[in-house]
Amino acid sequence: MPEDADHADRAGNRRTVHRSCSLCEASCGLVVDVVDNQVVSIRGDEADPFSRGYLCPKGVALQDLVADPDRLHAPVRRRADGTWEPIGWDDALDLVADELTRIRDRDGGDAIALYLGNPITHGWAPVTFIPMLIDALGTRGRYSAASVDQQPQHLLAYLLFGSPLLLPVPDIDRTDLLLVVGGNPVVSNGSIMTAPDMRRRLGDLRRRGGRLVVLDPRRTETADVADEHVAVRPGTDVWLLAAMVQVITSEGLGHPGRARQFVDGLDRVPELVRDVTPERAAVVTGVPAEVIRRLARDLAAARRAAVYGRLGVTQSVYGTAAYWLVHCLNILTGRLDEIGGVMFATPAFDLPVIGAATTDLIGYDRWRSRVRGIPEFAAEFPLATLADEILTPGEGQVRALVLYAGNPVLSAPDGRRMEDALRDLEFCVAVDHYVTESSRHADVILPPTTSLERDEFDVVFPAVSVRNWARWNPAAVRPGPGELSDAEILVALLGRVWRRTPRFRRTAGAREAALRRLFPRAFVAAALRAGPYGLRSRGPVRGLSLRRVRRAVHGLDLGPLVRQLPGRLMTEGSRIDLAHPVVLADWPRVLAGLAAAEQSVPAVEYDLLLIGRRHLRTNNSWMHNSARLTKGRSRFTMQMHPDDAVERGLLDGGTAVLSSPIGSIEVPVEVTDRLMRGVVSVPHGFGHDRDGPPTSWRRAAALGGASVNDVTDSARIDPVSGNAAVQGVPVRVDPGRS
Ligand SMILES: Nc1nc2c(c(=O)[nH]1)N[C@H]1C(S)=C(S)[C@@H](COP(=O)(O)OP(=O)(O)OC[C@H]3O[C@@H](n4cnc5c(=O)[nH]c(N)nc54)[C@H](O)[C@@H]3O)O[C@H]1N2
Ligand SMILES: Nc1nc2c(c(=O)[nH]1)N[C@H]1C(S)=C(S)[C@@H](COP(=O)(O)OP(=O)(O)OC[C@H]3O[C@@H](n4cnc5c(=O)[nH]c(N)nc54)[C@H](O)[C@@H]3O)O[C@H]1N2
Ligand code: SF4
Ligand SMILES: [Mo]
Repeated sequence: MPEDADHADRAGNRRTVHRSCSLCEASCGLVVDVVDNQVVSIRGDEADPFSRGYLCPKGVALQDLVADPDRLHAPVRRRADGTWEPIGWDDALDLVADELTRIRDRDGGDAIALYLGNPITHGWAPVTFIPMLIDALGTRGRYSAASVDQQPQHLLAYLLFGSPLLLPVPDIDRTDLLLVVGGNPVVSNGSIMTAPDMRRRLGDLRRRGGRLVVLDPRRTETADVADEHVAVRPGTDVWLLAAMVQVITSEGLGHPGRARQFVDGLDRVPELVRDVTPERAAVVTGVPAEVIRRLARDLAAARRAAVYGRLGVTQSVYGTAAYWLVHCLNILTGRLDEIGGVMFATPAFDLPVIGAATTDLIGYDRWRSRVRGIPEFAAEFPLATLADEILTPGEGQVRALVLYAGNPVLSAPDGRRMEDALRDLEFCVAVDHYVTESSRHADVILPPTTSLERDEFDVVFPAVSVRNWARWNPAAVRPGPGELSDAEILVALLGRVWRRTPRFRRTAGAREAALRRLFPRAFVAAALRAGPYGLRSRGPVRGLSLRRVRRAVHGLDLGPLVRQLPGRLMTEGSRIDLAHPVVLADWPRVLAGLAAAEQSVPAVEYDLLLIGRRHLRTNNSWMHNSARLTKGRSRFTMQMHPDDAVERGLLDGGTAVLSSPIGSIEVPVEVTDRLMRGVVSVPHGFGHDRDGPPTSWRRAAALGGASVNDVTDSARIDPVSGNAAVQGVPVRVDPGRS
């Protein structure tokens, strides 16, 4: 799409562009200085009403991405000997469309799978066009990073509120008590809680007399700025949270308030948790019973409070049950849809409504996966079973893959098997900036321009923000000649697939032309007019137009979150069924799991529990080629408690072998009392020099390290949502050979 210079202050070859950072959910406002079409500096935008000048080291590193000599600028095709040859865009796109439709016409649509990686949420184009591609290919083989991340949250949003995208976020700027369960927002910058400058916001919470409590097996950077850190054994949150609910219900501390008018099933909760006493939970969680009681009572008593759970809760085998308990705590104590509690954003581009109207995202367990019989959710299967679907012969076997902005060899559990699966494919196309550990197995790589080179409209994160905002992001630099954006690649591919699909053949040309004409501007403009600040608005902001959004070069502030229930609910009758049958059906497993955990003697072989870790200078698997982000001490270490290290004869700085039944990796040891005993922490997304054909990111490959997903197990999932349980993995650690 054409470069947009509307926001640029032009002075000769210099210009300054204001836009948001696309690397994480915080969406910080950037000031990008460009000279002769080169980014010369990136600063935080003090005038951005939301981020107020904050940015993290990754925002600055966006310039390393644009200028990276290791990035692909034109399509490449893999030769028989594994080396790459250039191929023109038209030939590459024709080849991809030919192969995908050939395999579909031979084996059926389900022979094609798509894996959609995390960065797709940072672009309007993949979010909009990929569902059309899936429809044109006629496949149910949709997989995404959501199922190694937050699927329990989407599933519960769908079951309780009626749309996978109706995700409540903590109103952190107005709360008095924030309970963070399994999240480290000071480092991750907040997730399913868009709120730039987390450290300042959490500081403000405490300065106004509020409290921050962190439940985490590791004393995290967020715990460092909290009033209290409670160490909880990995994978046991479900019983901890159930015991808190038990305290609230058995002591009569509940006060759902207004929620009584639209929540059904409140009376079913006490019997479910009746036997999960704080004493029983204490044995398995490692959190003393009196602490569990106090946390529950404080939560119930606080004037304003919010419980927030993230990866530590969702990446577990009880992800859905545990996250449901997060909702229970918020609902029972009257926090849902209340100021300072957990609230729904009111995005100008109304993603939950538009998503429901334009895709088949709505639904659960309408069909199951072929090999493991896992329920679909939102027309997706879990990434944890993609390798099974590729490697298991039979009707419906996946033979072709569209690898879109994802690196599953490093991000999916059991990455080695994932890699075997990629090798086994008949055809694979990757849309990525680099030859990665995953895309190196593709037949064709189509490289898009980077975010700074494209116009962008934020469609996803305003829907999960702690304040309402809208933003148009003009491209900061012009792409090189002939380079295509994600939008242009997808439209060109869609047109070709349509022309090779009987049901679309006649209209393919018109459809493609319409996409080119309407997206993004006309579409976004229409969505804004139809949205909550548009023509029907009764609030202070009315008739919001794209023009007005574009004029607000620092981002348009649309005010604090507002109450919206029950009107915002998309369930039948606009009611919440808290005792949802899907949750109830899983409940016996939760209780049986508790009984089993109480009985279990410590496992002798795999006697430690593995958790992950993020760092301010990492971005999943893919910003490791930036010099700015990788200088200094390596962030790839295994953190371990001093007593556990002594027991195994391990020294700080030494090497150890971390193993599970799936595999083993070498890890540098970092001895620290931040970890609770019996727990080790290793970040994911490293190990860029693994065996196999070379990748294009040379700096990343020189970093060393290993991929922790070579020891995680794809069989460990939350069976309800299908989410991978990559936290709390049983492992053992032995001294290294050197
Ligand atoms: N053990 C363990 N595993 C985990 C996690 C964990 O905590 N522990 N976390 C999980 C989570 S939360 C996530 S989200 C996943 C992430 O997993 P993935 O989404 O599979 O991987 P990323 O590392 O985000 O890789 C993104 C890829 O997209 C490319 N890319 C970047 N920007 C663009 C763009 O604009 N367009 C296109 N076409 N490509 C682009 C990058 O070059 C990179 O190759 O990993 C999961 N895996
Ligand atoms: N700097 C940086 N920021 C990022 C990313 C990145 O790679 N680097 N990735 C982005 C992505 S894709 C996502 S999804 C978000 C994730 O955002 P967060 O969820 O905030 O990310 P994590 O830092 O992985 O935090 C998870 C926390 O859960 C803890 N934990 C592990 N197991 C358990 C458990 O069983 N119980 C409890 N209570 N806690 C547990 C871990 O110790 C860790 O502190 O971050 C995003 N932001
Ligand atoms: S916190 Fe960092 S990576 Fe995230 S949006 Fe802000 S500058 Fe970008
Ligand atoms: Mo994620």
